[in-house]
Parts: sequence; structure tokens; C-alpha cells
Amino acid sequence: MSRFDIPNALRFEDAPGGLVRAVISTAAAEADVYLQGAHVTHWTPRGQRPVLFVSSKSRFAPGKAIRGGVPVIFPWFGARGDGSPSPAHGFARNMGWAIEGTKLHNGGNVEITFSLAPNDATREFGYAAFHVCFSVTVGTELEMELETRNDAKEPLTYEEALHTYFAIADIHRASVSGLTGTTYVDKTDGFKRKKLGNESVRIAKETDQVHLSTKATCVVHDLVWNRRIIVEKSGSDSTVVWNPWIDKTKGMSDMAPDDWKEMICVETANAADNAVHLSPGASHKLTASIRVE
Ligand code: TA6
Repeated sequence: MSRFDIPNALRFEDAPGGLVRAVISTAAAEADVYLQGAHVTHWTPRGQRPVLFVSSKSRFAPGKAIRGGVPVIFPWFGARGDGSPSPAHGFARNMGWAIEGTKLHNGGNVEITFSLAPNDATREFGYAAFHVCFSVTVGTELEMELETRNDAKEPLTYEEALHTYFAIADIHRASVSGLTGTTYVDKTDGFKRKKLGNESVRIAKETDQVHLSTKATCVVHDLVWNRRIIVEKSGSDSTVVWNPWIDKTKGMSDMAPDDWKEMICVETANAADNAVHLSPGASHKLTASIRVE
């Protein structure tokens, strides 16, 4: 591991549950990224409150998804479309990723790059010929790039998401703008398709919406902490907004009873109608860049 260390900027350490994480510290920000799932769990620009939410009840264990931060979702979103017994949200977030490299940029930003290649488990799921690369650059912005290449001789269709959990002071005084007029699949109402009017998304009950065919930048407005979290993206045609609210949270062993008040997921995705179709040898890149104002 030490060959990827960057003195005074990036080091690796053993973390809870026998996992390993990269601890990043720059003049502009600090961050933690777990090798399991290439999972960013912490990003805080200097002088700011933590931007990402992680539940105090989250599991940190081999093969278990971390509840919070930025789970990397691949190659299916939610339940697997063919109904076969498979882990929700694909296999990428539960697996160990390889480190491809680390880099200290001129301006002081630190980048770490991970890759996921086929293994026995992915082959079991029918994924034998792909390559996924995920790079995270830490600075005043958190920049993330997820690039997928189809190494098979036949086309590859997949879904993906950066399932980002944002920390907020109070869900009752938060909203998400940038999705006006979009059509969304309401997963709390029988997957009905609905259209958002000329308004921001406000959360007053369990909310699980897949907004389709939108390339828009979204903003999380936090009226209590008086901050805006801006999520800019590319190569992504879906945005998912999720809050489990009271009852769903009670049913989740890796969430504390009041966690629903302090988090909102605004996810940079390609899901449902926006699944990606890659011909043999082709690649697709999804990016998200997060900043706080
Ligand atoms: O992104 C929203 C969602 O798909 C919800 O349906 C909810 O299940 C959430 O993800 C969390 O999923 P998980 O598998 O992490 O419990």
C-alpha cells in the first residue's frame, strides 16, 4: 500500500471491521475512502461541516454495504431487473476494489483511482468481461468519475449510480432544486410515473423517486445550516432522490431511529429507461462534482 502513499496528503490505515481506508488531507479538504466499494465515507472542505452523512449504525464489515457516504452502484440499480436473487444495487459496493494509482495535483488536490475487474462472484452474476474505473479527486470540490468499459464480444447493458448521502440539519427545512418538469418513477407508489411541476423536491414522507432523462445540476438547500450543496454531473441521465422517513428507517438495522431527519440522498445515476447500452469495446463515463456554497 505504501507505494501509493503521498507524504502529508494520503496514507492508508486499518479501519473498523478489518477494512482498509485511504485518509486524505489537503489544504482545501479532508476525506476518507474505503477500498471496499471504493467508498467515499467522508469529505469535508476546510471550515465546513461534513458534507456526507454516514449512519452511526452503519456496518463496516467485509461484503457488507456501508450506510452512507457515496456507495458506487453497478451494474444494476435497486432490485435486479430479471428478478433473480441478487444483492440490491449490484455487487460493486460490497467488493474490494484494486488501487490503480494516487496523484498529488499541482493545485494541491489529491486523486485516488480504483478499478474493479471480473472475479468469480461477478461471473456468477453473469458479468465476465467488463472493466470499471473510479477516480476520486479531493479539494474544495469532490470530483468523482465512474468509467465502464465493455470487454465482451456482445453488447453490455447496465445501470449505475453514485448513491450520495448528504448531511443536512433538518429534513423538514431542506429541499432539492434542479428537477422541475422532469418525469419520475415513484417507487413508493407502485412505480407510477409522475411529473414534477415547477417546484423543488420537498420531503414530507418516505420519498424514493427516480427522475428520468435529466442532465441538470441539482442543489440541496439547507435552510438551518444556511448552505447549498451543488451537484453537477455529466454522462448521467437520471437523478434519484431518497429519504426513508420514519417507518422505513425503523426497519433498517444499520440506521439509527432519527437518521432520516439528517440525511437526503441525491444520486447521480443511469437507471431504468436511462440504463447504459455499450457495444463491444466501448466505454461510458459518468461524473459528479460536488461543492458547497
Ligand atoms: O436510491 C434509493 C434506493 O434505491 C431506495 O429504494 C432504498 O432502497 C435505498 O436505495 C437504499 O437501498 P439499500 O440497498 O442501500 O438499503
